[in-house]
Amino acid sequence: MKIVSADVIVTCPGRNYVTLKITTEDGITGLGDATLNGRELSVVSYLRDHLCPMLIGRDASRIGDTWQYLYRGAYWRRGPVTMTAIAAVDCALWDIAGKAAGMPVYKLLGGQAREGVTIYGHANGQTIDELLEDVQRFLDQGYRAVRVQAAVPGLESTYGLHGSDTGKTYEPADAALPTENVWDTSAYLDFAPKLMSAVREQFGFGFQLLHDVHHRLSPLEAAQLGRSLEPYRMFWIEDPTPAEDQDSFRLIRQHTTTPLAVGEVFSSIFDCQHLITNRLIDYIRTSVSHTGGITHLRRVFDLAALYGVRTGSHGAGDLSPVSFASALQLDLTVPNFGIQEYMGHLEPASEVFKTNYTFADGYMHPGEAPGLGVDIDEEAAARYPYQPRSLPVNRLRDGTMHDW
Ligand code: CS2
Ligand code: MG
Repeated sequence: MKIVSADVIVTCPGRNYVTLKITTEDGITGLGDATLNGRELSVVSYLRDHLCPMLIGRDASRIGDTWQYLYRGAYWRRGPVTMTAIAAVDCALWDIAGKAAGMPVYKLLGGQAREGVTIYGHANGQTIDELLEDVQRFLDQGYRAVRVQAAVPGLESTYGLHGSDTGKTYEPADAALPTENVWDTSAYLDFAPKLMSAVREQFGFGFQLLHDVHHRLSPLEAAQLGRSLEPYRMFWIEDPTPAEDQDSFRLIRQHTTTPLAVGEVFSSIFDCQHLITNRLIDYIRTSVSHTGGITHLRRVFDLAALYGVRTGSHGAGDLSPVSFASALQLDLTVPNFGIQEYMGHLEPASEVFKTNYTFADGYMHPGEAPGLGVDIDEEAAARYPYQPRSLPVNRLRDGTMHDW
């Protein structure tokens, strides 16, 4: 099963996606997502200029060895660009392995450990009333878990509401230069418990409630938030504080029983190791396409299982359907599965990516198609050329740069 070509497809059906397509001598193709939101072309170059030429002639079935070859072979270790590129190769090789065996990838990973993958959707609103309507929309569809974000009164824009970061709307005006937002921690800390209280008051406790803090608080502020949300029994608060200083999570933990989820900006098991082995988090949220692919994420999940940490993979709309399908294949098999994020994709993405995953009753299933179960229509992809885009940045009221 020699690899004869490795091509990179860049397309923007609503938002930018980078896809690696590997082809073997017998004509089997495999896909891997190589999208790194706002920094897409760096991974395109890493693949086209460095990894693709190394893949030609290699045996596509040697997935683990290829991973080690690319990881150790670079000499330079880890980092989001490297690990996203390696992830794309890895997922594409799993796709090929599945197709060669005539099986969905989850069967090669040991088979399904549950009937379906519990997913959470993103409800949001400019006001609490608008948010409540959105939550209702998810509950009506059968969702068992909903993430809620609403505009913080007094702030002009709040994370998770509109713009290209939500995946829900398409704003052609988004340019290469980042939008600048203003952040006010005390307005947020005041508002968050009111928001959760309104949600529980209206809908009760019959579904899981999640919230993303998006790295904006100090550890002590995060502890205050966690404590103030305890009456609303959150499934988790996500990224309450930036995770470079990992020991700071100990402080949050000492003050609150609200569960913590972290990891969407991590790129390797080494970024997760301290938080997991010290039991400083409850859910590990690394994504399959930014953390070295199925091969590496499986190791992260196994490490997490030893310490009672469950999985909660990142599934934002800036990860392509290929990434989402890869996540579902793995989610279905791991013993310590927690939940899977599902933001969905903008409408034009369905012209480019043909998927097999299904949703029923709050659960998703990757389907029975051999491999990952996603195809790409390259003609459709060509109709949506790359558009330079950036993630927003945040400043405090006095202009100081803050975490977005
Ligand atoms: C987010 C993402 O889904 C999430 O939890 O934090 O929307 C994140 O902002 C984007 O993936 C960044 O590219
Ligand atoms: Mg997040």
